[in-house]
Amino acid sequence: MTEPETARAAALLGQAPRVVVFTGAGMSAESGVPTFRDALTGLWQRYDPQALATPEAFHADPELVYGWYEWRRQTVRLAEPHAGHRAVAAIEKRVPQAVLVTQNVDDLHERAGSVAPLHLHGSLFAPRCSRCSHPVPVADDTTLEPTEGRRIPPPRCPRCAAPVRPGVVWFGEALPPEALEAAVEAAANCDLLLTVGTSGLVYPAAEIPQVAARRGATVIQINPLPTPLDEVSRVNLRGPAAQLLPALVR
Ligand code: BV8
Repeated sequence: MTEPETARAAALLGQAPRVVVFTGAGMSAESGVPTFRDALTGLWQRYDPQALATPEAFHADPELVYGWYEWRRQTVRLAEPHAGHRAVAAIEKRVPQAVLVTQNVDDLHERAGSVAPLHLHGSLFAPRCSRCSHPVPVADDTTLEPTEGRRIPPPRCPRCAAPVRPGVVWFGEALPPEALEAAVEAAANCDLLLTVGTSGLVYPAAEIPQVAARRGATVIQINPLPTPLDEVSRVNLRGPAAQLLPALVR
């Protein structure tokens, strides 16, 4: 990745009146929040995260799955947004029409000043009843240090006593229709889509940059590694989000 490419990307971004920023787990990596592909630390090396992030896994072993999400939520609580998250918030303030679409279930974009990210895969901070979907506030237990493999019995719904589940979209579950529709609408009508830190492998979220490209928008990608989005990206910035995003908004 060279300086001229970053300058070219910054110029394209500066000329676009309608922008979508699309982020994946790599956006939070430099805040110390592991991506799925490198979440395999400690106990979790024995489990495939994609196998844990399913309704079947929660039904089979609610304590293991609920403990995993609590570990991830505590990890996020102890993390801080980085300069890349703040740069995304700056883009949203500067661009006439900007929409942030994220696959991430953390709250780092919000804590960096982004006002209304579209969370396609839900949030670690919105647990709900597994039966009646009644929202259940997260316990404010910042004292719990993230430890590997804590088994935690899910709390019970105050309304129907069924187990509480994490507020995320599991594999095999439908994405929240209103968020997905708004994201597709924004991608179909943008001049530029900036995709950051996603492998572009998980559907239907991975369709979002493809929709923008098909409609003729300029796609800029930030990722240290190649992804399927390389072929639709007009500029590929090979590097980390916390370093490259601030360079786009100087
Ligand atoms: C559904 C919440 C149907 C949970 C997540 C079509 C084709 C093929 C498969 C499917 C398809 N349609 C559906 C499927 C099945 C499945 C799917 O896509 N499987 C994949 C694996 C093939 N999709 C689903 O099941 C979806 N549901 O379609 O339901 C339906 C319809 C109607 C009614 C009923 C059912 C639901 C998918 C959502 C799953 N939930 N998250 C949780 O977090 O626990 S997805 C989860 O994994 C993350 O949100 C993320 O999006 C995804 C991948 O995780 P990571 O690899 O960590 O992240 P990412 O992919 O973003 O990659 C990290 C990137 O960062 C890398 O490229 C790396 O190079 C880069 N990076 C690293 N460091 C940095 C960096 N970049 C910048 N800076 C750095 N410093």
